[in-house]
Amino acid sequence: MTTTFDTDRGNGGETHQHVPEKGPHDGADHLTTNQGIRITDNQNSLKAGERGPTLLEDFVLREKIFHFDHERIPERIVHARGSAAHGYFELNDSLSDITKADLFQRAGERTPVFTRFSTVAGGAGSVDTPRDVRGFAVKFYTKEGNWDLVGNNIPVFFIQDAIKFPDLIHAVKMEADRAFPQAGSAHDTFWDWASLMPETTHMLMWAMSDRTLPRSLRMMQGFGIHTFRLVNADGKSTFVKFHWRPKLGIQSTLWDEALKLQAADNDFHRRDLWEAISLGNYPEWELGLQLFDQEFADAQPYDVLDSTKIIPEEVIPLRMVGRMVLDRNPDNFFAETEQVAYCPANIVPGVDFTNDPLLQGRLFSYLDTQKSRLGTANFHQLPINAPKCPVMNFQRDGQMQMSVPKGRANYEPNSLSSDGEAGGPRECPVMGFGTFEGGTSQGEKGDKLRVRAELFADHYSQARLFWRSQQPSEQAHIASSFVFELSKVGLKQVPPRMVGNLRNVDEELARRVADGLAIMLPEKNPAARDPIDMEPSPALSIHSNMIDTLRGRKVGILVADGSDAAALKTLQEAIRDADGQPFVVAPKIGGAKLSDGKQMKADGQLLGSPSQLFDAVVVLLSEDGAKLLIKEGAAIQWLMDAFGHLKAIGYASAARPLLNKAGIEPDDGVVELDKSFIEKAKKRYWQREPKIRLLA
Ligand code: HDE
Repeated sequence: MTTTFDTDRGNGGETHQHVPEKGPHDGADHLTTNQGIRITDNQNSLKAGERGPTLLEDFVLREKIFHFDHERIPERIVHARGSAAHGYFELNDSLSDITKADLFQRAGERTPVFTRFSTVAGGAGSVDTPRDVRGFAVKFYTKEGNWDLVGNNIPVFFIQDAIKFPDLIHAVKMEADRAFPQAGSAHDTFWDWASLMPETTHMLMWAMSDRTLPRSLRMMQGFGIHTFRLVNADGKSTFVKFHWRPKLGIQSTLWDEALKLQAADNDFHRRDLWEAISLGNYPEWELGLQLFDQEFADAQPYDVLDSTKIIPEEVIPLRMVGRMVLDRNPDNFFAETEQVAYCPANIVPGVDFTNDPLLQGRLFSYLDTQKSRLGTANFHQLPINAPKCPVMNFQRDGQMQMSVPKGRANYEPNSLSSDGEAGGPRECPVMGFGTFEGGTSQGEKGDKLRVRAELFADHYSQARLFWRSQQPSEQAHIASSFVFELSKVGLKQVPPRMVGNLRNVDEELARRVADGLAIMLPEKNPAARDPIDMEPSPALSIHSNMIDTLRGRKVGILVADGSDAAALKTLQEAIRDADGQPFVVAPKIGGAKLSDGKQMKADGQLLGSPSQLFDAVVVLLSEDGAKLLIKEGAAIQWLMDAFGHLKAIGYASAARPLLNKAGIEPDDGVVELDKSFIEKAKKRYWQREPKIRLLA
């Protein structure tokens, strides 16, 4: 007899074979084993008697557990935690004059992409919002094969030469003996190493800025970092730096907000990306190119092959050539986001490398690590990695070979076709990839030397450029981040050494950090090359380039019983009209009984929806609602945090007592609810910060 499983019945009575009689599975396909055998019972293992031992013979159980036991693969050694989406790149300006790459030929044409964003230091299960660089990797499935632009959200890197990468990563990841801290640089080994490596200084300035605290993956820039080459049909090479610019503008969180976000939602960025795409708010970036020639390169006070340097946008403006839109979430996280294998060496005709020693090292590392991560040299056959153009060669066999090559031809040259057999593919001298032959025009033709070019020795000019290009509000964040990070360092020799390096960047910065740590201002560390003053670059500031918009942002609205139903409706509509997303928070998830007597379901419960999840907030309470919530710590904290995170706060007049209890002082961003709130909600209120926070 067939019954449904019922735990209350314990062990007596009937045999517990479980086949759901009615339910969500009706009409679905049959469950089978991996051998295709239909499964009759997916609830009970095969036993010798009702209470007897499980039988080895149970191949259904064995296969299921066996497969489960092997579900994990090694996580990425860096960039382990990531989120990705499918989409397309659309060219809007033909680049046929400077590159023969097929994807850059015809304006209007789309190329499919798969883009993965990641944190660097944390493990796959770590949180989304630590202070960390973000990976920004794009796989273009072009008609001429896959091109991977594997970049970050910061345009420079910590080191100049790939040989230092293992040291950097060992130093920044959790410490070797104790396995903490996870996903953060605020610890001894990172700062010990970084303070001994002056070439990290420029990147440290970026890492200590708000760039490493993105509000959303949709609101950060991406950079290819290295100088690459574009090569046209005549064989002419143009240097290029690749930039992704978010349509929503760059937006970051505050440090305190990032810490609290970590507690509120471990998956803050992953969820945000997923939800935006599910709702049809497709994230979008413009692709911009900085194009220049050898003459320009030779005239700069830095080396364009040095990945710790930028070319200021004011010097070489971006040529905007297309856009990337991410419009489809992955169907399966493991099969796609986890198994995708990006590699800077995946390149198409018309794009080429330079001699940047960091890039050159990367060309080896990715394929190598992917073999150990994905377990076989055939990982390129996985659907997410497979090119969308024909792949034809004589590479054969290997573990997990998925294709079934036909015929005898597995070598080349061969003359099998003269015997009427298929001889297989041949070289393609005209259309194939040809390495740019002028690549040694920068003096690299010399002896074999373990050295760096002279200009690489300038470690401070661009760090100073970055500092001098920031708004005072941003400088305060940078100085405070240095103080926070160095305050976590127990090795007493490290903070003075780091501050000694910072004196080469800016005396004022060094003094503020030393003050924040309450240490004596140390001697300036000798610089290998004296820094020069470069013209400040306004493009490097986030605060002065923020877009005032609600597009892609969320407004939290706190309601309780008695809240004004009509005002809520008007507010929600106004937020949606401005392309924002209203999110109603109530003490109970079942909602609140509004002034019209109707029960309205909330989007989130107060305790689970702290205000750091929103870009602006509104307290829409009746007198009774305010009286109730004045006794609720979570409501008071909700407002205190919104104020502390410099957000706009709109309120119904009856909610004023709650604002008073939370210590909210009136300012430009705190407004009684009317139409002006929508405009207010589009900004952050930096001028509030010095009143509420002691920054370095
Ligand atoms: Fe990577 N990097 N990297 N990296 N990198 C990896 O490859 C490496 C560097 C970047 O979403 C690994 O498949 C070396 C710069 C991203 O799957 C590994 C050096 C930039 C991702 C590796 C660098 C990056 C990686 C680990 C110094 C910005 C994640 C897993 C020469 C331009 C891609 C993997 C994804 C991943 C090596 C420096 C970006 C170990 C040796 C500079 C976005 O191969």
